[in-house]
Amino acid sequence: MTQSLIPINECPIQIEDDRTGTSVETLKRAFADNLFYELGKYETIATKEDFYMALAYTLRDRLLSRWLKTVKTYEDHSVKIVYYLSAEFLMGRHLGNSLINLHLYDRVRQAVEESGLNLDELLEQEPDPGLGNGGLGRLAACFLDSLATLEIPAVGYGIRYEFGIFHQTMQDGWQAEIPDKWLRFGNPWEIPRPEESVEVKFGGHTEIYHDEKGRERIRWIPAKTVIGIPYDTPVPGYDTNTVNPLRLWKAEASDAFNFEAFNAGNYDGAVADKMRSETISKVLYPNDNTPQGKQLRLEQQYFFVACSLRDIVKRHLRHNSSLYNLNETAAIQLNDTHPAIAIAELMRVLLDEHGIDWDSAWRVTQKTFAYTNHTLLPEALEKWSVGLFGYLLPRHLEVIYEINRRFLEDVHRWYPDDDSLLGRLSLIEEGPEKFVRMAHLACVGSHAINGVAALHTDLLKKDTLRDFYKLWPEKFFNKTNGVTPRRWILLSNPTLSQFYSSKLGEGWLKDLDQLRQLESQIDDPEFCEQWRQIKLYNKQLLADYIWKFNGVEVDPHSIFDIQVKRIHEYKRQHLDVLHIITLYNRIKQNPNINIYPRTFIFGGKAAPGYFMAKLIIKLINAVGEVVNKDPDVRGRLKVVFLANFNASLGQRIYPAADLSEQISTAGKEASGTGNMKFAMNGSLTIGTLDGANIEIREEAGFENFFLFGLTAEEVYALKSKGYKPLDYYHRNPELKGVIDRISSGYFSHGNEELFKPLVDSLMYHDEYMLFADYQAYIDCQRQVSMAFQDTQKWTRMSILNAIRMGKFSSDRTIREYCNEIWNVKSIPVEMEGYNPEAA
Ligand code: Z16
Repeated sequence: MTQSLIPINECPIQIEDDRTGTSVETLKRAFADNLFYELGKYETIATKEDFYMALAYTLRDRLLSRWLKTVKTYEDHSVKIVYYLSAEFLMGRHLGNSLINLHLYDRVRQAVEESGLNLDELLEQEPDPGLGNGGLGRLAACFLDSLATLEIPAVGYGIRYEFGIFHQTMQDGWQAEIPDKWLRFGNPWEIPRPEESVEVKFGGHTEIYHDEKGRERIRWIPAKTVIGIPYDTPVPGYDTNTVNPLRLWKAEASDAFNFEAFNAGNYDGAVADKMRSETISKVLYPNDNTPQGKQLRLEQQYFFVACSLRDIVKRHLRHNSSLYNLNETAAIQLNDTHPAIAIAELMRVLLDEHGIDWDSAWRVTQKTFAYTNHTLLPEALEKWSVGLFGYLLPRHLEVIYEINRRFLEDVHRWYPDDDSLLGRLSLIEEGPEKFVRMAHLACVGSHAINGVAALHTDLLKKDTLRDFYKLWPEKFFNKTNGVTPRRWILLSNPTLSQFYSSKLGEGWLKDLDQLRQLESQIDDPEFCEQWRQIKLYNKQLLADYIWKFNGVEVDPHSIFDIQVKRIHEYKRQHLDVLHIITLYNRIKQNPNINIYPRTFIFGGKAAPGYFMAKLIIKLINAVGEVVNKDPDVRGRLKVVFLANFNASLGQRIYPAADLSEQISTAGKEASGTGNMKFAMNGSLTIGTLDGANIEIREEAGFENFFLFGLTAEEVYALKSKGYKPLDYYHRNPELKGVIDRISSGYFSHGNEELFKPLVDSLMYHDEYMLFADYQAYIDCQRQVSMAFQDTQKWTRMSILNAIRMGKFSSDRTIREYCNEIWNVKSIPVEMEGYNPEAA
């Protein structure tokens, strides 16, 4: 008989355990206990951060029981696991989300209040974990939520950046960047697992040798070793016991390497090398949709890929005697090309470390990997100089050349007469400098390739990846993006959520299509009035925030017209500005003109090296400064730039929007996901036929969407016949008036130079065709203003948008990936006793 640590059966009474119990009394006791034992504080000396931390530990305790049971369940079943490899995970705050997913929100609120504290205040203490730039990183986070909710065995793999996306502040209307020290007070959500550390090698050379069977083999003699230490963060599903790990790797110097340097007396060298190793996971590259091509970035990519594959292979070999069937236990998804080096790394492991023959290794590799493309912008497709690649990863470069040789041989056999095809398909871009094309590597090494919205996938097939589509049409899939309704409706918009649940129960949170049942109530004036009240209340909350942080007074009855997303020319924040100045000019010409009040709200970060994006931010602020205080405007127009747009700020903004600006040049935005978050919260969209806008319009109904602008095909046709933006300027007096107003220095204290680069780029290039779409946009905005004044019509449109967005739950997206790409099934985690609903 084994003696159990706690002789629980001898206890005369059953008490609720402080680490798992969920009654208000237990939660209060656990909260106080964590404050004392984890933080070393008692109530009267504790800060708000301490209270937040104590509460975080209280939630983490309740996640751990489920987490360990999940691990055990997966071990017992030796199930197929989804591995989501992503250089970015933009998780957003954990505390509110775990309260939601564990169904503990109300009871913890009560426990906190009875402890004399305010839950909202504690929630605000958590630093927003911003280990991503924008859409791609946030998509990865929504996917993890849906995977756990659907009870799919899954692990997210990435990098534990010490500094996430920079903190944005405004200085004189310009963006200034501050380092994001998100780990300063420690991170209660992660558990380091140093015992599962792995070694990663870099540099050196390769050599041929003969193995014990006399076969010719290749080995890599690396120049240096770095250690990867895993840090696990629990990812709970909504209303399930499933808790999957997000495993992020931190880079540390290898002790062995340092010993040698120390022993040789080279202390400075040892320290310098330690620093260099640890630099690998220091900082997230702040570029969205424009890669930088820096050596450190390639080191980051290989670092986390090598660590993750080592982990995956180790887990597989616990239940299997070889790697020939890896694809039966692992589905590895490549989130863009950032982790595409995994294809060469798995080949290297199979060939060099496990002695598997090329054909078998290649078969397993292709069956294991799948690749998601997120962009059509040619400049955003990653390529690495062959020189750099060979210096850092000499063996991988050899493997890639061999993959390419065999691939091009096949292509030549299939299409013997098409010589230019070989050059277009090659994994290597030829020229004065050679480059490895990462998207090509991802395509040949995967069994599935997907775009992230219907139009995007079509354009991949027709354009960006058309030669691959011609070879392997069966490899191509569309997987339209989605977002999790738990964070983006329930957590962000509690008032609307209560309204829904009072009508429908809570089933809509796992089956968003259920919201369509509310269509039967659309003619009920009481229902519509409540809808308006909820929106007004959310707008008032945002107005309070704007007053607090920007010192600008905005009217919650005005149209809240919002564009929040990364600043990029293709997203055309400056087209929005052209509209603002158009209205302003109309007012200046006739101050008594009838203009419905609007509040223009912007938010978004610019990549620090992206000059034009930073100038657009400055322009928004400069226009705001003039417009907001011009007495002629009489408060009818307000322009606000909210600093440091991130997941937490998004949670405040989406519920308060009337109008969602989705105005990218058609054919440029792969999907967009902010568009979905706005619509789900009852905003109407003004948008182009781009990305997922097209599908949002189809779901909402054409009559409930403000469409304008050229189609992707028209953009293409106009470009081909020769686009001359200057013609639009000369032919459209209102457009001319707007541009001239900027050029005159009116928004820059008379400085005519300040915005010249922006104006010139529009007048003489206008890559993203703002001038071509200008008039259509202005006309469409007039329709918006008219529609808003018909309150009943607007309310109806708003309701239909929100309740018809079921398709854009990431649960739907993940189900499609599971069935069509990963071939994985749910494995429910059974637990006794810890059902919080029953407690
Ligand atoms: C990114 O966020 C996206 C694409 C890309 O190549 C790189 C980054 Cl960091 C975005 C797309 O721009 C956006 O349209 C899409 O919705 C999102 O990825 C998720 O798929």
